[in-house]
Amino acid sequence: MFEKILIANRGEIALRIQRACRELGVKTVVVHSEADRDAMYVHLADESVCIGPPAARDSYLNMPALISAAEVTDAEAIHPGYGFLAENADFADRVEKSGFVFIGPSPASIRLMGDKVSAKHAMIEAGVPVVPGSPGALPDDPEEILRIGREVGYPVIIKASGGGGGRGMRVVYTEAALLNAVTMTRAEAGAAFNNPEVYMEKFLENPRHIEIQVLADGGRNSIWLGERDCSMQRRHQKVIEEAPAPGIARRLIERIGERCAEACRKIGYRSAGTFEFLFENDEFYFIEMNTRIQVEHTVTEMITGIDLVQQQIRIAAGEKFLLRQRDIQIRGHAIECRINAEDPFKFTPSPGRITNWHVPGGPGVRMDSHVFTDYVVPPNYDSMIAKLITYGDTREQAIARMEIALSEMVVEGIRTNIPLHRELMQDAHFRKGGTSIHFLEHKLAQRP
Ligand code: MV4
Repeated sequence: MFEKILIANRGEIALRIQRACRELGVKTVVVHSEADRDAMYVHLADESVCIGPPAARDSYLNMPALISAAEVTDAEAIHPGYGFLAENADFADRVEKSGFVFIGPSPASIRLMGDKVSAKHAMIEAGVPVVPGSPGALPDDPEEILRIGREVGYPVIIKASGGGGGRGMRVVYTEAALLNAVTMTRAEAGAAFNNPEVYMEKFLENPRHIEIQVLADGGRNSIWLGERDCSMQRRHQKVIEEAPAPGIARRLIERIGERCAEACRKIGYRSAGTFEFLFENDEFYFIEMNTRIQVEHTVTEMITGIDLVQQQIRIAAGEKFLLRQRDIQIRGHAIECRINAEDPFKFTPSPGRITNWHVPGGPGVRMDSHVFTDYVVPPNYDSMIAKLITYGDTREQAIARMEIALSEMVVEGIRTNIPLHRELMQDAHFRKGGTSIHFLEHKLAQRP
């Protein structure tokens, strides 16, 4: 096992990684910007290094500063968390070339999945079902593009190969609009991702977003750890996640889970990862793979009892990966509410001093947060300040526990989206389960 790990992130995930390190007996170095100097997790760490001013590009995205911090503290490995540099293949490369272990997959795997055309190609090869569409990137010839459009059938969606997570996409409903849409998406993709390559897919009108968690050792051993339903989202920001996905037949999940684990073996994937699918009419369609630990990993931990961050660190340290598929038992139901420092109706950020912070508790309640009374939410970063997770034997019990937990929670001094979560826990469609990716935006549009 490593002696010392550098945590190249902030907020709740920096604390989450630190807790995993403590349990493993690993010393921690936390890097922080000037804005995060007074955070509790910075003081809890064995060592801390200021890496620059508040703006992320000058601190959490500053590769030389991060590598220097690892050098001066004699850390052996770097955990990138999520966001920032977590899926930057060049960073993983520089970490390795500087003699440190990158706690994540190989730079080659990050690169393969970062390019959505190559990711999709790899999945087709590995037998994972994908959304029907263009065979690879779209050609330049307009006649060819029109022919592919007719073959795929309208509506179609044009996506940037360098995009992902909802960036660089355009839905096209008619042939008359196709060529212009391709030109526009190409131009935007060239500017935003320095890669004008685009591809076409059949546009699925009302799918759910279901994802499969995997752990793999880079060789023959790879396992899947159930699914998560992440359909409750607004503007590509997830709001609530849960596991298992309500109402999907276990045999369908098992079939796709096995495909994902097998795909990991085929591409030599190492570390934790997530296969993202759209799910419509009882069919799974691969869209993207995330090569990081995700915000919502917690709900999988609750239903499997497996510490995913600890597993990630153990695999990176080169320990023999001993978990087997038969060791993975799904039990109960877990729900995560992302608590954001934002206006619950207008969604504008609400940074500032938290004058009173009281966390809920009781059976089946987990709070992952770096916040405390008198903590100041900086305006420079993502507005998520906490993840409230509840667990129960059934989905109904997890919801009941979430309602109680939300009612106990006190946050004063800033606005949060807790009222939205309380409203959603009461919503008849949510309570039934299985709402689509458009549900929340439709619901919000109907608010008085
Ligand atoms: C799609 C789609 C419908 N059909 N692809 C958005 C984020 C990126 N990961 C892929 N996205 C979508 N791809 C096809 N062929 C609809 C979306 C989409 C979406 C997907 C997952 C979660 C939320 C979403 C919100 C809007 C659109």
